[in-house]
Amino acid sequence: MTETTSQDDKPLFGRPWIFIRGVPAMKFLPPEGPPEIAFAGRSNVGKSSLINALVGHKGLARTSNTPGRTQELNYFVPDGFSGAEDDLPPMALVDMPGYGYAQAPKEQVDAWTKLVFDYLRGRSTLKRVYVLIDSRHGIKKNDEEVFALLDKAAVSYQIVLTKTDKIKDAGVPRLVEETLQKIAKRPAAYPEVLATSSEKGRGLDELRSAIITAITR
Ligand SMILES: Nc1nc2c(ncn2[C@@H]2O[C@H](COP(=O)(O)OP(=O)(O)OP(=O)(O)O)[C@@H](O)[C@H]2O)c(=O)[nH]1
Ligand SMILES: [Mg+2]
Repeated sequence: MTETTSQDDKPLFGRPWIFIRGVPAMKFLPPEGPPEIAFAGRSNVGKSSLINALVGHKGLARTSNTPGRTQELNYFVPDGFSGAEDDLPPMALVDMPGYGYAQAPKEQVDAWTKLVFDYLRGRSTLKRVYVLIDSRHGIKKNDEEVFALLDKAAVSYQIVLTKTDKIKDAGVPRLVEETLQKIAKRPAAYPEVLATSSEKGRGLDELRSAIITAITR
């Protein structure tokens, strides 16, 4: 990754990030501690790629062309937080299994979906969920189910359009506008939609700033 982070976000996102834990079921979650930022979305939407692009480390979260790559809640933290003398806020980024992948065995899909839904509605240290939407496909029924769950649980979420390099530039502002209209009445949806491309590095600074704001509020 060659894109740079803005000056303010550099201390956090300019650090090396490390994988600390993969959580296959709720009982393996770490104790609630630092603020968590989760990345949710349909299978293959680009969750793991976006985390890698944000921290500038291509191989950190495993990505794949095959849907269903991420199978646990994967926790990533900036390396080297030293505690009290460190004035940067500690935090964790949580990469999630995708929902809506119909090809995997039903029991597996059910288990992932349950894990994702249980985590999203029951984690007090979860500060913000980024719900990723593929620019080419828009909001689908299972995305709406996730919005409804987050609205009900009063968990703040923001929509991030992914893979904008795959659509015409002129279509991006229109899609942002359409998406905003679709979530206008949703109480826990942040009324701003981010347009990103992990491939081209687009929209990443905006997302980094939004994350910093979400964890320091
Ligand atoms: N063109 C383009 N391709 C992307 C972008 N982001 C991700 N991809 C591709 O989309 C595919 C899926 O990316 P992942 O990051 O593994 O998606 P995921 O949402 O983590 O998928 P699961 O873990 O299976 O739910 C990979 O082939 C990526 O290279 C992007 O911004 N642009
Ligand atoms: Mg993934």
